[in-house]
Amino acid sequence: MHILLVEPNFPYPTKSKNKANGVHKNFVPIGLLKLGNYHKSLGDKVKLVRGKKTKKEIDYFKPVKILITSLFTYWSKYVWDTVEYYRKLFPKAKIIIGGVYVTLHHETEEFKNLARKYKVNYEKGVNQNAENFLPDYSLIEGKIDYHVMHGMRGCIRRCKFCGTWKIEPKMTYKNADEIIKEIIKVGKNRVIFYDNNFLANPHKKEILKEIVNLRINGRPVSFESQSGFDGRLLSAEPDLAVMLKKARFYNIRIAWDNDLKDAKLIKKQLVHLLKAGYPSKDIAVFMIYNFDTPYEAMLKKLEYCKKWGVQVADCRYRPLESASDNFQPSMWRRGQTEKDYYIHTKVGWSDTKIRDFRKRARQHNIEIRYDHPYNKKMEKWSAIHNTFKFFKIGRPPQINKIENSKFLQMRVDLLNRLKNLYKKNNLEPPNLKNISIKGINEFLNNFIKRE
Ligand code: B12
Ligand code: SF4
Repeated sequence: MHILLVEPNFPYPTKSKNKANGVHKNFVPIGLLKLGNYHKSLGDKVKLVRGKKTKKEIDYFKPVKILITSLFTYWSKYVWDTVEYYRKLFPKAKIIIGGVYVTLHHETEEFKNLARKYKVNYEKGVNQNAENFLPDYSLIEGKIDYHVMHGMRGCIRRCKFCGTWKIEPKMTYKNADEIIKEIIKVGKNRVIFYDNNFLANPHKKEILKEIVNLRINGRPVSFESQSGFDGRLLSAEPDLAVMLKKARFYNIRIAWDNDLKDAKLIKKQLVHLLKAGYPSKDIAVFMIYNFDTPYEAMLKKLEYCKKWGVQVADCRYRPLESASDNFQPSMWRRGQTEKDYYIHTKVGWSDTKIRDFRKRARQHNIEIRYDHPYNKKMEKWSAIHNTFKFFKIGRPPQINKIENSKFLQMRVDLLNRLKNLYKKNNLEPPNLKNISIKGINEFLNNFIKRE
């Protein structure tokens, strides 16, 4: 059977301005990659695409089944656009949708109506067949140098704003042996856990001990937990912090979702991490805002984080029921209203306060990263640094040097234009690392000529 796997053209963030410790990255349609592997094992022919592709673009592949994934509920429009498109392109194919949005919204009237309209089937939650398979990274164009995996599913907590325990109602855990076998089989030196609560795994200590000495291709493996760590569990067993450090977990994040009363607890959790050897500036604290803690108290939370020297991963609350979110960061002058996106007015949040908090969190992170009071030039340099990182060409010269050189300004401008073009078209960025200055100039000039 021919099966087409489709990831809608989700608007993955193009700016990294708002990120702390690289939170907004590492997007791979992991569910589809596992489903693809499962179907291949059944002898099916499988193809993965992103967004709406013409018949020619998919080499006249004739799918009998089309599997479309979904992610954040407020990105539902991208799912239905994709469904509509493929329904027209392949009127006879069986279309199935699944993933986070589908699981959280399948009972709403809007969902049911659209599913009827486009004649699609849906499947909620985790797909047990796919779970027995590893993601097939060969389905993706370009190199994915990390492995996304789950060490556990579900969560022991029931936070009011969170959907994980609805998406993964059953708690399941992998033990050290299963985890080691999986990593060795995939053979990558970077592993990202998508676990909701890594430390809630009863096998955690055994896992952390075992992965310390793990070598892939003769090199150690580094780890990250995308959703951070449960600080309360860390405080209950402080030796875990040392174990995480030894096991090469980086981009460490804990959450401070409740109000100011928890400041002491959070500090204690941070101290465990500092004692384990994590520099404070490399630690980030997730903070939900536009939620039950009012703006004024959120500012105080920021002040605490400044005192502690840690970054903030600011998370704007969007209700799980939201099927859309049109918040535009660029609309700070004109502002937006509750018609555009969810504003938690109940405790006094407003568009102005939301934008102000975001801005302060961003400036806070720049200060922490560069260990210097914030000024506009640092932000400018930080943005240029991100562009340089995009092309893998290291650190840019100092901002004063750039500002005094027409040549450097022109180069930054060209690189920015090129970066936007690559991002807009979802193209894999070119690696300019080993190209000489002359080579980079040629590359940029050719690009401009083509433009
Ligand atoms: C990893 C993660 C992230 C990562 C990356 C996500 C990614 N995929 O690239 C990052 C860090 C970027 C992230 C960011 C945010 N996240 Co997040 N994230 C998650 C997490 C932990 C996993 C999501 C995921 O990718 N799962 C991988 C899935 C798709 O793979 P899988 O589970 O193996 O797939 C199985 C099934 O889903 C199914 N399946 C999947 N597709 C299909 C298709 C078909 C046809 C079928 C049959 C089956 C099927 O089968 C698969 C195999 O078993 C979830 C929580 C959760 N447990 O789901 C929250 C979650 C999705 N995030 C959430 C939120 C709120 C956010 C933020 C908004 C936080 C914030 N305020 O800043 C940001 C949003 C950033 C943005 N750009 O808008 C919410 C979403 C709420 C909502 N309204 O949708 C969740 C649910 C957590 C929560 N707190 O409730 N997130
Ligand atoms: S601890 Fe995290 S994953 Fe678990 S319910 Fe709370 S917010 Fe969700």
